[in-house]
Amino acid sequence: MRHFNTIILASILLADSTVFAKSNKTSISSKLPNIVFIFIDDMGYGDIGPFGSTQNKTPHLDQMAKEGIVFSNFYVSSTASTPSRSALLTGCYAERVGMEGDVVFPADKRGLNPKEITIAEILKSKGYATGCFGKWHLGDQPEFLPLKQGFDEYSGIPYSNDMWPGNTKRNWPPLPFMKDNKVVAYIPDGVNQALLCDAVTDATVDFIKRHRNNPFFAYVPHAYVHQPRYTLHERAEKADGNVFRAQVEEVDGSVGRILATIKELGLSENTLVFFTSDNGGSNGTSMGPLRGGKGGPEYEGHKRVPTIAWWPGRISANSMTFEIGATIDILPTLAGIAGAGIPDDRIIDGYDISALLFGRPGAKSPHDILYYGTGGVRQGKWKLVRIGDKNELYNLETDLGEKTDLSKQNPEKLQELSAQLDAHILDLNKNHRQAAFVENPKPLMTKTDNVPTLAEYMGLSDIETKENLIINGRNNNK
Ligand SMILES: [Ca+2]
Repeated sequence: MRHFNTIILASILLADSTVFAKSNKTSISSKLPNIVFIFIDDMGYGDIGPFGSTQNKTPHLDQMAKEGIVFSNFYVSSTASTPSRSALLTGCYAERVGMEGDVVFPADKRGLNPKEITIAEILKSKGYATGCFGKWHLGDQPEFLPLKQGFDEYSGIPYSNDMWPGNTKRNWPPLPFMKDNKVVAYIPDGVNQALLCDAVTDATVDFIKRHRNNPFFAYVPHAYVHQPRYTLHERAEKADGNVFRAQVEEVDGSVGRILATIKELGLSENTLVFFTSDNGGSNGTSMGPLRGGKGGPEYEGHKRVPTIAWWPGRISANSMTFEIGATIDILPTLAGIAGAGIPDDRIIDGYDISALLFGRPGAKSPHDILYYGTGGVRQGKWKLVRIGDKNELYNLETDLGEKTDLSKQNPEKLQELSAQLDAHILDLNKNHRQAAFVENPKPLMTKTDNVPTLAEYMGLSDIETKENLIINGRNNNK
């Protein structure tokens, strides 16, 4: 087990830009573009208008898609928050960086190793202001919080919103809301849960306004639409009493506020905004035409997520790509856009997909092969799903819903993909970096005395009235 002092020292040394490859020669505008990356929790492939939802009203996302590009084949690398976030921020499969498997819990010993180089660290090396707003979930110990992973500032909850005393399955500590490294408020009830989307959006908009004159990177991992789900009564009413729908519509409103802020500040033509989800949808969500969802076998609904990118003037309006992209590509792509290069002292699994993003004619996905954790692999139209010792084979071109297993009809392709997956697993075992661990983890919060609720912190202290305005509940649509 590593001692955390060693980890901290190593992270300082590795923050030195010497470990980055030489900047690539792509011409970039004289002013580096701002970047906003919005990462929704547990939203399914079919939950928003541009991906076919007719239930949820998402006018801002519809508009974003009209002004930008839709990625119809965009994947996360893991099914749960912690591994998925690890993959996004490091450009590596979660198994590569020791963050596969279970999520981290309050006062967990494990966290994303500070020796990993995150997107925030790369962009910071180019002078970006970096902020994280929302659910972190890469370790809640002081050694692992966002300010130790390249972010200048942070507001949000350190792990999932279901790890709280309202969930009686375990004896959870109070759920804190943090500003930078400090607990500034807590979330005692559904009233306060229902303010999480607003709190994250407020912090993001404030950050964008403060950094309008220098390049900024806002990473916005919303706590919504993860269960438990709560919303304000008026918002539930607008959504016909469907709490899940109301939450999706709040997320849409959040995107609207962020884009409106960028437009009002005159930053549209110098700001790249991404919207996607951290894994397949959980209960009550829609995967549209895809099979599966969060957890379970590696069917498409598990890891293919609704993704839109927006950058007026650089990304063609109303465009779409069917080429494969993935969250592991975000680090190399943003590094390229910022002229930063990527770390050259370690394996990075993702690729620069700016050719797809900017719609270069004939652009093809660099993913000849894409792995779904250690349980699936895709090559072009062919998809292998491994369940225990059994392999299934699907043709996604003719069978997007993965209904007809073609393993018996096409044993050669099955064998080929199975061998590829075996080789990938061997490589992950051989070329594997470690998560970091601390010796004596402690909860961030044990008592709530003298700590304001999130509502009080936000200046919405009329809690009793607010409580009456709440519909408390898991989605009632299932
Ligand atoms: Ca999630």
